[in-house]
Amino acid sequence: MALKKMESIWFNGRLVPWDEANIHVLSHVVHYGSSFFEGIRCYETSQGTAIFRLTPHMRRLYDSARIYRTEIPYSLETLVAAVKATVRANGLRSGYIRPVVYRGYGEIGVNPMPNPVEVAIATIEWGKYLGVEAMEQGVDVCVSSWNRFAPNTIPALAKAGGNYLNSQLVKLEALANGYAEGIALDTNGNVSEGSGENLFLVRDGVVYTPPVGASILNGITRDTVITLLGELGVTVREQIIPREMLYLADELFFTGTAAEVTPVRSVDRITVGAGRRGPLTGDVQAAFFAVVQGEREDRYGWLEYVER
Ligand code: PPE
Repeated sequence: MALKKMESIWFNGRLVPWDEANIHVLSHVVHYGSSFFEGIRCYETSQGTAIFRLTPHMRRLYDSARIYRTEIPYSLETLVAAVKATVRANGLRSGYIRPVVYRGYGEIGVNPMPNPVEVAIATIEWGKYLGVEAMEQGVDVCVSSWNRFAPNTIPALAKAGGNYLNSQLVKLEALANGYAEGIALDTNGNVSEGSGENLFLVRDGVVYTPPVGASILNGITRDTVITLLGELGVTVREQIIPREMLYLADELFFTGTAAEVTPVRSVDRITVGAGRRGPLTGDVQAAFFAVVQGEREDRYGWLEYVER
């Protein structure tokens, strides 16, 4: 998404002007990918701006850092408040929030420990991840020739900057071949996820999605959609999905903070269902947007309001 400058960025404990949130080129993160980040959306509701599942997102940021023995020098409560302060300072009504923790400037060399752990929180205007049309028409995707990283190589449950080299390969290949997105298999050859989205498949009214052991990011939108499908009375199976099930699906859709709920209309040029958003995908999308926009009861405390 093209960046439009906003007023402030929260940078190591205080709000600074957008153009002053800079780092040195010899920062550890630039050379070794040592960052952890989140992507969070906020939506305008009748009760003001609500940040969708802010606390679970921030908790995952601490989880990501912990896997890499990285201590964030602020409490969870401090960073939750800092996110709200940033949204407020930028007058953001709806948009995208990007908190990032990284190893800064200190020494060169793989060991991250000698370098400071720094934190920034920016807000970004971000429209529809795969295009406005995609939300109704669906997107054309391919199965990538690149796999997700194997277990015991790079931990998929950490949302670390370095992981996104793999995502970039998946995305670049997909775009080069005329697809909107790529689906990566895990190293066993089973379905994992998109470059920046989790994946759901519908067949005969049952919904399937790969388990956390299939090298996926444990998506918060994924969790949200599993809950919403439960409310719709639909069975969801978190299970290993062989590649060919993609070609037999009645419906397929991606989930993610940026992608929200995006239908997939073909895989490897094989049409999915009727070649447009399927009925269950439509229901899930409607339920999702009703929840995030505060148009229905917030049963689970998912909306964290920004007081102005
Ligand atoms: N898998 C991957 C690899 C991923 O990057 C995301 C989010 C998800 C699944 C969905 O997770 P969640 O947002 O918790 O439902 N990707 C973020 C970054 C996208 C980007 O292009 O940057 C996002 O959606 O914010």
